[in-house]
Amino acid sequence: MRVLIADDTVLMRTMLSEQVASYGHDVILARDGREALNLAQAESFDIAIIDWEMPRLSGLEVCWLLKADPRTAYSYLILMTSHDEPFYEMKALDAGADDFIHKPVNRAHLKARLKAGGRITEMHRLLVAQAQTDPLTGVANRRALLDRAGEEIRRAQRARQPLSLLIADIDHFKRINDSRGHAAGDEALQRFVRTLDGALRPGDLIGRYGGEEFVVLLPNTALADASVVAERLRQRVASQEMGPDGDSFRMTASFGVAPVAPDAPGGIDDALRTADAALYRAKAEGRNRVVPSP
Ligand code: GH3
Ligand code: MG
Ligand code: MG
Ligand code: MG
Repeated sequence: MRVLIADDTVLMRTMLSEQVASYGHDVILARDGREALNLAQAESFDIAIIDWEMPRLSGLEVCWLLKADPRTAYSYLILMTSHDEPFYEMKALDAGADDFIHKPVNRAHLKARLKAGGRITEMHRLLVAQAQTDPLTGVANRRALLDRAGEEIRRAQRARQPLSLLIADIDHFKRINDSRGHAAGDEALQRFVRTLDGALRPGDLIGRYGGEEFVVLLPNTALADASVVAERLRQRVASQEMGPDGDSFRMTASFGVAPVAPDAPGGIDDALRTADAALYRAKAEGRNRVVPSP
């Protein structure tokens, strides 16, 4: 795990970081509350161990602020103090701390609390991953795709780079289900995705947009280059055996390609509509082809 440790004394920082690192975790250190907040918002971490009494911002305030920020609302926070009346524990939990540990820190206690926090963090990570992934093909689901598209648009704007997308729709996919059964259809979908994935660059993002429709986001790619990518994907798909072993068959797909305007009022939706219209033309003109938006 990545563990953020915030304390204003060198001694505590050294002691805690040595212990935490000895369990194989990565440590991020902050010297006061403000630094803890900045680091927590800038870097990803799994668990934070936060001292209560610190200059600039108290640990309690750091807890409040992190829990109020959607980006860090579910991070696991352990607040630490030498006060040992129940009142403080209550205040800590009320501020959004997930756990509480007394100073001086007992090594066995800290170890147990890191383990407990690790279980929650791991479960949260799994749930987030599941909520973003299409279970059949393992690519981003529609929601994750649209979220990522928003990020890519902002990135393209900042870097003044082009961004394009394509929609790939398998041709006559219903026939595959009808003639070979739904399980063979599922397997063909998985092979289709592997074929696309194998032909893309690491920064490109595939998402399942609908049943047998996939969207690929192509960062730093203008429309003409995106059409070249789509044509490469089309050829790969058409030349690939898609069926399970012993029952092989070919299938084709049609592609609509569109640029994503960084300042489009409708965000990604405008580009999806444009690509969908191009895809419709690809289908109407005979399928197994790439049509860029005009
Ligand atoms: P077209 O060339 O016009 O795109 O024809 P098509 O048959 O591919 O398109 P249509 O929209 O008529 O049918 C899509 C089919 O995809 C119907 C649906 O049952 C199937 N499908 C959608 N999701 C899944 C899935 O997860 N698994 C399987 N096996 N089939 C699916
Ligand atoms: Mg302190
Ligand atoms: Mg189809
Ligand atoms: Mg379709």
